[in-house]
Amino acid sequence: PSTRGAAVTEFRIAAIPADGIGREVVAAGRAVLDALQAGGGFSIAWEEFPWGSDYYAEHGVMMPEDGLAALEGFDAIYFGAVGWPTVPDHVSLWGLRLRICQGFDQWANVRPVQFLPGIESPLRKADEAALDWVVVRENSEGEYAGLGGRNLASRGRGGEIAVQSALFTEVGCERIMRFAFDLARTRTRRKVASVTKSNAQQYGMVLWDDVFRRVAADYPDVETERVLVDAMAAKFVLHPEDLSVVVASNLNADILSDLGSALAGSLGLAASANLNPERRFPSMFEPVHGSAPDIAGRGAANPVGAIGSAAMMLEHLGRREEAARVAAAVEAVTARGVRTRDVGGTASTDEVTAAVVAELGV
Ligand code: GGG
Repeated sequence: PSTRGAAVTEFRIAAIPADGIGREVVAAGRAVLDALQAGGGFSIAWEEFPWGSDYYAEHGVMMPEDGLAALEGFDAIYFGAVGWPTVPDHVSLWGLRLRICQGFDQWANVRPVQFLPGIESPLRKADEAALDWVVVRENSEGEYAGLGGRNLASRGRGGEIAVQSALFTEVGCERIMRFAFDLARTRTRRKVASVTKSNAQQYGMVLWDDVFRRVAADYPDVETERVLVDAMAAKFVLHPEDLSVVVASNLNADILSDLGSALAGSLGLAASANLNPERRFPSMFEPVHGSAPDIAGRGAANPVGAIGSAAMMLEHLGRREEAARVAAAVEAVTARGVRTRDVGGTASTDEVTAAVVAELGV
């Protein structure tokens, strides 16, 4: 970023809408940020990259070979969603989203579970307003290490075997846990719950537990608990008021954060940040949801997760006041009942976006 005086005012942001509703919701988030920047105080120079499944159809890859180099100079990446029926899911995911996350060492994936006013939650608790927790997903290794293989020699003869290994390193575990504890210290409830399946997965996840105990000793002011992933899924439903920061491996956190956002009302609400906390590489901001081919192109996508991700990006870029304004505008809009179909409304993606822009009053 370039600076004028102390505050950074000019940002270069790479937009990668990619597939399906990713395109609609990235357009929505950009409209909100463009309205904000028109109000003064900061400016964004956008560059859009047409990568994804259409690009694959033409080039045989989801992004070019030198794609990471092209992104490296940006202050942040604003991403939509990846996945389309014409490309096998593992090819599209590894070819784009994971290539960026892992290539830029975005090892901390922060996924807040936020309960918004005016949006009905299946939890229906009297104290629903107090619910607010965040899933911290280890984003660089674990079950997403990409280690394994299939026995090609036996393919098609009914006896094929496949191996998929999870990789846990002490360095990888420790950094995500310290991140979770530091985050807990910024919250009203200073608590970290660590999630594993270390009774069954007796190597990597026992290492995870050992590191958790050691790191926890450095944070005596933070409450801790260790919970098996199956029990944590039940706890999300039965005792969500007991949650604050939940730290889990790549796969477990992915599943739990989907559950959390469904409990908050819809997957379409969930925002996220893939952070390279050292800031050696750009971080990437995206809604948690996928490309939703079933509703793509109909103007039915919920833009709230993408707009929330734009707010997280502003915060990361040091524009805290503007980030808070975006979050407040979204809350005002949902409270007024301007909602897409997934959360019981009738509004289109554009109508929700326009309402958020109007609420910003710029
Ligand atoms: N915006 C998130 C996204 O595109 N997700 C697609 C997906 O399949 N994600 C699975 C994963 O990253 O674990």
